[in-house]
Amino acid sequence: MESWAKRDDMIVHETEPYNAETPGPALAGRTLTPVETFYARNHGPIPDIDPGDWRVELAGLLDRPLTLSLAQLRAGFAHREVIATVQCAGNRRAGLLAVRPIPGETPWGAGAISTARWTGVSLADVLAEAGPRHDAAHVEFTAPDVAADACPPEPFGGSIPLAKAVAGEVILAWAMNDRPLPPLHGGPVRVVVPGYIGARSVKWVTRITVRDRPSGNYFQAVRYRLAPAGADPGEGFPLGPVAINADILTPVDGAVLAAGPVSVSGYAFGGEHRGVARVDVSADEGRTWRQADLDPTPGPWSWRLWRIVLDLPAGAATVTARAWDTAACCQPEYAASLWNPGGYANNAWPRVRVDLR
Ligand SMILES: Nc1nc2c(c(=O)[nH]1)N[C@H]1C(S)=C(S)[C@@H](COP(=O)(O)O)O[C@H]1N2
Ligand SMILES: [Mo]
Repeated sequence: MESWAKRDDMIVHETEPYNAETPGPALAGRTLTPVETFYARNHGPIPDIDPGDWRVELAGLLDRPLTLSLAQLRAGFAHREVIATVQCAGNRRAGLLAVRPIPGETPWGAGAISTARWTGVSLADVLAEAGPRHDAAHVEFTAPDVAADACPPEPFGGSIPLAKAVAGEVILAWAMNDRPLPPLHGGPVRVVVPGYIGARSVKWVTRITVRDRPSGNYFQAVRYRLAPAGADPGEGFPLGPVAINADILTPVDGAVLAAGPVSVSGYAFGGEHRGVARVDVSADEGRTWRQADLDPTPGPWSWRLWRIVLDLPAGAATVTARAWDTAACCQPEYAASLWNPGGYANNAWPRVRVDLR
């Protein structure tokens, strides 16, 4: 069984294809997630592409369609680095599953999220070379991995609006934390769409198609959509930008601790164009709150880690948290109000139960 050089305490939900999340304590305290700790989400088998053979084709509504090798990508465009958090739309789905079943979807806890420094070129620069036509409105990414869970099986893909694609922060990345991008995470080259759900950061991208409408790929047109309860997931709207979210990484749910000062830590992620403004923590189900200390931000596309020491008396306690973004949006209190048939976008207050002795 392939372990993909990950830590041996990864929570592996599936081995074929490899789907694993990072345990909370392993994510805690480090703004950049080491590669061996970074969660992995795959819909199909991991392709084995020789960097020398890799090509990306730019096609569709373009004045100058082009095909680029990795060497041409490296030599032809300014190199860009962005520290970006990647969060699966299904991160924290377990909280929605506790409300009502969601058949066939991975029961992710708090760890389908990680942050890395990505190096590559800006998609904006590559698109400028290709010249999008006046009727261009969306940019589709396609990969060679055929997802068996697509219906019918189909290579993975998705799209983002042209305005996002040319905004500068979207990267065609060949390195992750200053190391060549490993095959598991999309090497030789993947797209990184900061602030959008992980599914739009297409790995092993081999085709970029400029279109007048969103991608018809199964993972854009049917999955990764937010549908009302009772509807088919495909009836929802396509997910893109992510909303303010936070979770508690330490202590873990069910921990038995010494009464007295207890250190609580976690992440908060503001998503598209919105920073994390504040994180509050409560030990009395939200009747009273204390403000957590936020780590400095390494840039606009990164999560912010936070920590606080609470003084907790002996007995059972529930610790909860809520993050605010710069538009004063705050996380909703209960997952029940967010339940949706695909189990996406759970950003309800996280809660951990601890037992103080
Ligand atoms: N080609 C391809 N790209 C993909 C996927 C995939 O299955 N195939 N999974 C997507 C999803 S759903 C997520 S959340 C992220 C996960 O990126 P990671 O495995 O590097 O953590 O990759 C996205 N890109
Ligand atoms: Mo995802």
